[in-house]
Amino acid sequence: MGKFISRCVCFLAIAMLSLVFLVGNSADVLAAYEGGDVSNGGAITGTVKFVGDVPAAKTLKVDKDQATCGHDDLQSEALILSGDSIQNAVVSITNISKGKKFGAGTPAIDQKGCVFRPHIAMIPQGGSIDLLNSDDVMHNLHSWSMKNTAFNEGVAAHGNISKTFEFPETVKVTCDVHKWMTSWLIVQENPYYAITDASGNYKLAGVPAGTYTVQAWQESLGKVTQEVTVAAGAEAKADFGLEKKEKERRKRKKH
Ligand SMILES: [Cu+2]
Repeated sequence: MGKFISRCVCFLAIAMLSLVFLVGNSADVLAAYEGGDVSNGGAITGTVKFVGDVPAAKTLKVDKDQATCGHDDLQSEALILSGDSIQNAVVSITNISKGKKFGAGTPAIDQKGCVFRPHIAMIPQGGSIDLLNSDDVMHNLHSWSMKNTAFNEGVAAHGNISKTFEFPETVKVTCDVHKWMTSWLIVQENPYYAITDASGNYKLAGVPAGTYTVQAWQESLGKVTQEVTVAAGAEAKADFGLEKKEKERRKRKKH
């Protein structure tokens, strides 16, 4: 009897703990980003620049399916610089729970001429992306995700697949058939996200007044953050500098 009671107590304790866990998780879900109308929103603008000695552009050898992919080397998109301005850096607010709505439409990345276009795409958390193949050759989509379910699938010539992403994450996608092909999917929990242009400029618009953590991330250089305060209807300025990671610098010194 004593054993039975202790088993019951044990079972009850586990059940209660599970309940606490579930309620805790649903509280997280409730605290998810809330999109709506923003009246008198402000903006955050600025530039992302490279700090240090500007490295030479790297090229990628195209050595397969050249009838479709071309014979010329491609410029690597791992770091696109114009002077010290960084193109394709992703600037985002990391701690906003309420603000404007996500844009409509499903994002897409195409594999065209054996290059992913665009190089970077944003997916709202819980949303899908269309992954297309406009080429006459087979490509493959290999996602290097940790939080979202990873995939590694062939996409037939002129075929397409769709994938859904449940968790905020920055996901590298490569093609195992053509090793020079790389793209990035940014799964965002909020729509405050911009990709820098060729001059390193970005703009986050429709931001409710408040103080936020703003992050600049670049695939080869990593990320930096800063606190930015936005006043209603006003434009706040935030410039970022990114430098080569310590590991990269050490590696360069060795050679
Ligand atoms: Cu490919």
